[in-house]
Amino acid sequence: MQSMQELDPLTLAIVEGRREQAIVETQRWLDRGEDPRLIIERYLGLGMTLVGEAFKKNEIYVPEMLIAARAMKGALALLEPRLSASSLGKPRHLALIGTVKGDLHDIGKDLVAAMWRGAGIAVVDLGVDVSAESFAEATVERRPDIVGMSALLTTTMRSMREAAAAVRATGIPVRIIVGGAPISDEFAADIKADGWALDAGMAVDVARHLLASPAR
Ligand code: B1M
Repeated sequence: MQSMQELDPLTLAIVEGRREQAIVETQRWLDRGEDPRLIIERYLGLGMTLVGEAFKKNEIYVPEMLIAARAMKGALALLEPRLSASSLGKPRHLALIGTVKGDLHDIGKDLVAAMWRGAGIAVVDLGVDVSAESFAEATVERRPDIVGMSALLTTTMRSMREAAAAVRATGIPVRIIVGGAPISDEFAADIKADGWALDAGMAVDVARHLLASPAR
């Protein structure tokens, strides 16, 4: 793992799974006037990325990882209301977001949802293990501008393909944005998504870019 001395205390608190400390350090950044979006992008995102890498290398195991996720979510809960307050007026756009069927990973999805809210987009979170039918039904019911799909497993990329097809089959013009570790630009194009993002920051740029022109 990256040298611990170099990490911001907030990132370190997340990596070490210290929830109370993560909340204190988040408050400290807010008191210093830091933009909540930057706090998420720089410190929360980095913390969970480092945890993910350590897990991959078998340096930590599932319990440590879940404790880190809890610390990250504690910090995010403090930031979310401020994100909505910092965007201008009432949101003009609506996004649905969910992790696809068979997939229970929600940390990346939650970060994307938080960043979209911060960018002034209202977000309805459909949760995890969302079937293609549920994505389609929610699209018909809510008429969103964006449907966001997250997948973290190579085995659930197939669910993403099915979900994208089901949303398109509703005939409702909507921008589909996809992401998650195994998802690439090429895969996104292949399943006829409109956009792909590598991380939560890029998900905001992609959403803004797509919202500037009509949905297909
Ligand atoms: Co799982 N898991 N996991 N896991 N897990 C991975 C994904 C894995 C790569 C670990 C490994 O190295 N082997 C591996 C997948 C291998 C593969 O398919 N290629 C894996 C596996 C195998 C599994 C299980 C099958 C393990 C088992 O039970 N044998 C199991 C599956 C459960 C299921 O889903 N059905 C499982 C379970 C779990 C936990 C429950 C323990 C936990 C999830 C907890 C939770 O989410 N609440 C977990 C975790 C935490 C991970 C790792 C370690 C970290 C994922 C994470 O949260 N990263 C992960 C290894 C890794 O990625 N290094 C791993 C931090 C997060 C900020 O990044 O989610 O990538 P990420 O999101 C980013 C971007 O991807 C992007 O922006 C986010 C923010 O920057 N992004 C989007 C994500 N969604 C987006 C959507 C967008 C745009 C961008 O638009 C809508």
